[in-house]
Amino acid sequence: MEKSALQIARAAYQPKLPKALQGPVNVKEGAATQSVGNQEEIKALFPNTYGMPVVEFVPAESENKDAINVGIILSGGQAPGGHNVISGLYDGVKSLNRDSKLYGFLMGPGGLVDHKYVEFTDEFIDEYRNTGGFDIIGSGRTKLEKEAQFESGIEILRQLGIKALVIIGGDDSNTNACVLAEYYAAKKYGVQVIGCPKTIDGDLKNEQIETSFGFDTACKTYSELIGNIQRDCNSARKYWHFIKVMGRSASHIALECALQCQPNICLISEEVEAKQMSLDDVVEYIAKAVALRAADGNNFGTVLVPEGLIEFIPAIKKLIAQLNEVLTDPATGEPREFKSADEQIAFVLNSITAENMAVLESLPADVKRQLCLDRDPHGNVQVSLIETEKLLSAMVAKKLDAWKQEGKFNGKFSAQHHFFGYEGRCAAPSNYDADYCYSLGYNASRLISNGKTGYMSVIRNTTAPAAEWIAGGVPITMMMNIERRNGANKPVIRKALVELDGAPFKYFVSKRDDWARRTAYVYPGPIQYFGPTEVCDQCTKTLALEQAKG
Ligand code: FBP
Repeated sequence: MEKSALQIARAAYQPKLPKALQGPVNVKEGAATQSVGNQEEIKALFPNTYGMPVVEFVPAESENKDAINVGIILSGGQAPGGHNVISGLYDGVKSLNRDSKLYGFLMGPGGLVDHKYVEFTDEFIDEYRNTGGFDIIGSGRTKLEKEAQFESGIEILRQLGIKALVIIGGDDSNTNACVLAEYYAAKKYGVQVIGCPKTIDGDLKNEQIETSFGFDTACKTYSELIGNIQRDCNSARKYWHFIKVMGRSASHIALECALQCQPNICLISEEVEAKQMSLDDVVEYIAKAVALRAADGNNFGTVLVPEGLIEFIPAIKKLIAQLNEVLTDPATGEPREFKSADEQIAFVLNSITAENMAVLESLPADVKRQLCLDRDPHGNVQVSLIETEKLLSAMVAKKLDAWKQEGKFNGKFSAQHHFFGYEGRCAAPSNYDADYCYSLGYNASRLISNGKTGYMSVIRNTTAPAAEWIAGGVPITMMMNIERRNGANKPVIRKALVELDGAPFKYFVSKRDDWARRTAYVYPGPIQYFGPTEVCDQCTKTLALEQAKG
């Protein structure tokens, strides 16, 4: 593989580990745990993996050094640092015993089911240390949830002598990891399953998990781009830039980018829902800010739009909930099959209430089509395909035209559109993500050598220097509750949305009126890998505000 100068320099970077993982470890167990909701149902569904304690690793004199074969899977969307989780796990199992082996299943969970794998070697791993992407083994969105898949998986695991499987994924993939851990435990197959918190969306976090890996690098990458646009915007002074950012349902990415860049407007889906805003209310909110700036002679600005916004507008949320119900076959709980897109749309139109039909009809044709048709394998609306930024700017333009007729607006409004998502998912991991991911992987090796299953690898206290980070594991059942998914009640990890009483949002609210009117842009610039710590080693503003004491 040919390499850039930065890649060569980065390959030599040795990620930092918490002090507790720098030598042999002992397990310190906490009290028994409960799920975050629906305790009785979750306990009944996970009799073998429910209630286990949170564990923390502490330094020890010696530890079990038996060789162990481990498998690893990358699941779902790419997130910076995935390669470091793998190299951390590789170094972890090899540090226990040079005869340990690490296998990677190819192209996501499907690789386990279809028996497609590679064995990692020193040379192979060295090519990928501290690099972005998931290309080392590829990723996929196959849902691992059926007995036949678990049984097919155990065949190859036995063949390779694999005693533990690490699944790197978001909330859905870790939910499936938990189901698999329970299944293998119930069957006494002797295979442990460990999850690892990944997603740029930042929505896999809770009391125990400070952040999902990749959020830091992805947000810094988008913030660099947004900062560049803001500088262009403030130079030409003729456009309003509507910038949609990824994040699926949650607005964590939009909020973090706003904290970093201070745009004129940042919409937060969770607030739109809490305030029961209609699409027209959102448009009016933006149009008013445009008019205010125009009154000061500033016919330019920036608007950040979280990609899940449309799902949070209460009327549209209700519509999507019904679409999800009608598109699920009640007999199987699986998506209904249709011969063509037209047949699916016709079926939908005949099946929804008049109220939802009116909402659907009020939307532009392409959005309407997206909502009726596409779902990912986990049943999520594919919000990244809906061009909300264009929808909003067109509606704002229309409103401003009407205000012009009424003499309420006499500025200019011209829009540019951007969507940042794929640009940030495979960026070279920041120092934070490089260290965090390597530690998560290394830590997983110790969860395995200590016989744990149904746990997620967890590293905490990450706003402190890496040596002080706390390493351990949290039972995945602890994060679960029952939610309605695809027309059925399912045990799932509770997704973390932006908390409106949380410190990051409150800070944003204290500043946003000022940022809306004034040109208060900040230009964060590119991620720095080498240089002073205050430039290279800062965590996200979200995490810093969340963890700030007092
Ligand atoms: P994960 O939740 O799997 O980490 O994926 C995150 C994400 O990047 C979302 O922000 C986005 O909506 C989605 O993936 C896009 O999916 P795809 O890669 O299939 O286009």
